[in-house]
Amino acid sequence: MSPALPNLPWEEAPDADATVWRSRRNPIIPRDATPTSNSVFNSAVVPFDGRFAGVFRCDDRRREMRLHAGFSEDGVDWRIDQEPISWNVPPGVEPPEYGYDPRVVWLEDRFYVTWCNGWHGPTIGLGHTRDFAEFTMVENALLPYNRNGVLFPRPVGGRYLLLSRPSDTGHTPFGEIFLSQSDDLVHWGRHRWVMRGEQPWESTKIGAGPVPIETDEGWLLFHHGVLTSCNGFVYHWGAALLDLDEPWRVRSRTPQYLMSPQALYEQVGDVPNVVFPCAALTCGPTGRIAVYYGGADTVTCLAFTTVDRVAGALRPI
Ligand code: BMA
Repeated sequence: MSPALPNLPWEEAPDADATVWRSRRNPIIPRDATPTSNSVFNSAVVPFDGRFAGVFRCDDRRREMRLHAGFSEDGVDWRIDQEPISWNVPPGVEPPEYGYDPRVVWLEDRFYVTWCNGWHGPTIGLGHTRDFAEFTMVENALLPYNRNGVLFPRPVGGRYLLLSRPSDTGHTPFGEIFLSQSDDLVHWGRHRWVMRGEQPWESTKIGAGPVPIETDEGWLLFHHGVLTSCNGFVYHWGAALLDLDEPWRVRSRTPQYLMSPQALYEQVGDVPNVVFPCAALTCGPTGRIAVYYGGADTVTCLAFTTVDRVAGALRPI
């Protein structure tokens, strides 16, 4: 069970049947949240020092994809650093050409960041911070081309685990979730296949979303699922429950999406029809979950659910 988080952002469900519901304050971060940002979306937040901190995808007005740190008292109103993160890069590692779609996790003694890193094409960059001021890159965890790298919040079976989705250099009309294991967060192997899209809403590709949430029943993984319509990709999100000890074994999934792009700020923006979750805050004792997701590749949004309500939507596979 995750720890208590009394200041978790929260709004009550609109009705007893709702599985996931949007914040009435959406979008919580506008596209121009920094003086140079074109858009702020697909971003990752964590509890930090009694408040909240995060790593934000801010595409600038040259349309360069950059990661910025940000801070919040309540998880809803955010102050995002004007300057992008400047990584300390170890000797021999080429500095990031660009960065996007970050995830952040507290793992043992510090926060780790994984992101889609520009290194001869997209791959999974891995780095860490303790204070969201100084950021140190470790290595590129995997070879290009790969996206949606997501670390587990603790070692499982004595090894660190990383989900990812092998891809291509473009907009990737395919994609399944794999898991890699490591003894040191540098060398990754013992790769396992996790899952592919099964339902129409996830038929083109799927990718891991927020850091998996540990529950008594298994690891709760929210993931995006994409279908190809006559007008292009449509991004939804759903969930799966992964085995606690062997998380490449999928126990159950949501046959129906949990969210599809239905609000205007999800349907209209730089890329229409995208809901893309990258972070989830939880309060263990209450089972409440706050999911942070990008809307239409333009703004950052917040939605709510509970472990029980998601469990009610999962079906064994
Ligand atoms: C993916 C990534 C995401 C984006 C999505 C929809 O390939 O670039 O950042 O949200 O496409 O455009």
